[in-house]
Amino acid sequence: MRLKIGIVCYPTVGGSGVVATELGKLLAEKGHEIHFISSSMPFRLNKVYCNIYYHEVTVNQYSVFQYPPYDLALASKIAEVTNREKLDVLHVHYAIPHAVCAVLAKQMVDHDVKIVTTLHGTDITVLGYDPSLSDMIKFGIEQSDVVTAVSNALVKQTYELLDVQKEIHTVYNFVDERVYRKKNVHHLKDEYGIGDHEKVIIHVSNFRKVKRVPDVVRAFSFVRSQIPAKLLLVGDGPEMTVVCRLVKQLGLTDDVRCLGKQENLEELYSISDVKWLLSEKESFGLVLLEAMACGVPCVGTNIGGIPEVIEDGKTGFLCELGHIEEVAEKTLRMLKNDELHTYMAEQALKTVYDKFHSQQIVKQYENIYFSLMKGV
Ligand code: GMT
Repeated sequence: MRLKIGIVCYPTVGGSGVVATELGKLLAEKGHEIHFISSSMPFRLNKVYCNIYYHEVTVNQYSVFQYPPYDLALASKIAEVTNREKLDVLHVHYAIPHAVCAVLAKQMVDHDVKIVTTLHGTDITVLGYDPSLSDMIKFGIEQSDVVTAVSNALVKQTYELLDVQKEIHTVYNFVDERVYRKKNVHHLKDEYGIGDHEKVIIHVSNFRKVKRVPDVVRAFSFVRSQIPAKLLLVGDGPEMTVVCRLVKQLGLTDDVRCLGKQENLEELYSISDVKWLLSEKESFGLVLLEAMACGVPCVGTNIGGIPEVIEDGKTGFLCELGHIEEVAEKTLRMLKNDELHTYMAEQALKTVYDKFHSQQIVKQYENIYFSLMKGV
């Protein structure tokens, strides 16, 4: 059965937008018709897909409005596209505002469209604590036909925080293994001024406070005092200034490369020996999976969904939040022992294929859509 699926997501570089667009592409490859509805183009297609469409949400600025009514414009666009294209399913990523806008749009269309909402984290772990929004998030979840979350931890947290009366299914994130794989780009080490004898640690994020990037820099300082190493900081965001200042303060300027936002991350992972994600909140940690798919073991904090991605002692190590010395000590254990590093790199790759394979995850979403079509 070929379905017409509307995908609503934030077009930003964040993990939720990446997962939503990769899902759309893989569903299109399976023959479904995909309609992205977003405020700007959420992806770069590497080829022409005759069955992928993009519908842009535009908000007009009228002087009578103090704030441009983006959510209403989105709901209106969802309704327009759903009606015209006769969409079967709306798959919205994030409860706020997307699920709520889809619920509103559903009431404006003349056929029965099903709503699948995927929770990615920030909508629950941050907004869920805001009393002015929590009832609205709960409403969006409960009015959806099916709700998924990207980890068991996020399912648990949603129940605890919002007391929702709705079954929430875990569907893990995935990466496109055809893109995320080890590449032969050894020359990049040279180009970044990294010696062959030096180990490379990589951190990728949007440098928000929750990512605890200063912890990354401090832990690197320990590692650097023990072995020759370089730290690649990839991404940009509000904490960047603080982080750059700390790098200078700790005398690490020669050994830290601040690369800013980058495309083709698989090339940077391919020259890295270990990946760090030391966040205080993380519902999944898509960047971990990206690294693992390139054969890079990870060290992460024992919070949220991270323990569902990193298997402690097998595909990397888990550390307690803020325990910088533990991060350094466990990383050194891996970097000083080639046999252990090779074992963890192999296990990381195996985990991506066994537990998070894109085809397996896309099938899970497809089965959800098909189950909703029964009886329509
Ligand atoms: O982590 C962010 O700041 C971005 C955020 C997003 O909306 O893309 O990421 C969330 O969704 C990702 C995809 O499901 C997850 O991998 C991230 O763990 C999650 N971030 C948080 O929970 C903080």
